[in-house]
Amino acid sequence: MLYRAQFTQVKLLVCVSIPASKTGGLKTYVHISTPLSWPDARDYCRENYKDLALIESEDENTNAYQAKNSSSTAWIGLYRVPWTWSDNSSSSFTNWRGGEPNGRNEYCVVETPEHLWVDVPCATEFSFICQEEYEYNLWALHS
Ligand SMILES: [Ca+2]
Repeated sequence: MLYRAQFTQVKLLVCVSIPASKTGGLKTYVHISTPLSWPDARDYCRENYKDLALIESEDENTNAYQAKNSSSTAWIGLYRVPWTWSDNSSSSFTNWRGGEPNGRNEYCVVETPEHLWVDVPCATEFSFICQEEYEYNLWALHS
């Protein structure tokens, strides 16, 4: 008998999403001008974006600062002692104003109009900077 192999063209589409934080990509920030406490601001960011702003480098710090208007004081995702980001990550990058952090009951951090970090009481209401969900999408097509 004669067998004739028939090859059917097979296409494989692969989509891989990797959080920017795992690939070294820069995060995208959004300033929300409505004043909220730090916990409420974090919840708002988690519901509508990804989280409060995590800032892990000078470039990201510049982007976060530029996301808000220069006169605003805005929450970022840093809180507590030891200082931790709202997603429980830690990072060596800091941008404290001279003399900060200094507060006994100041466990949450704002970015000031002077582009510096200051710890203040978490219940104070400030505008805030959210971090957008940002991913690399890698597509591969095999045929
Ligand atoms: Ca302080």
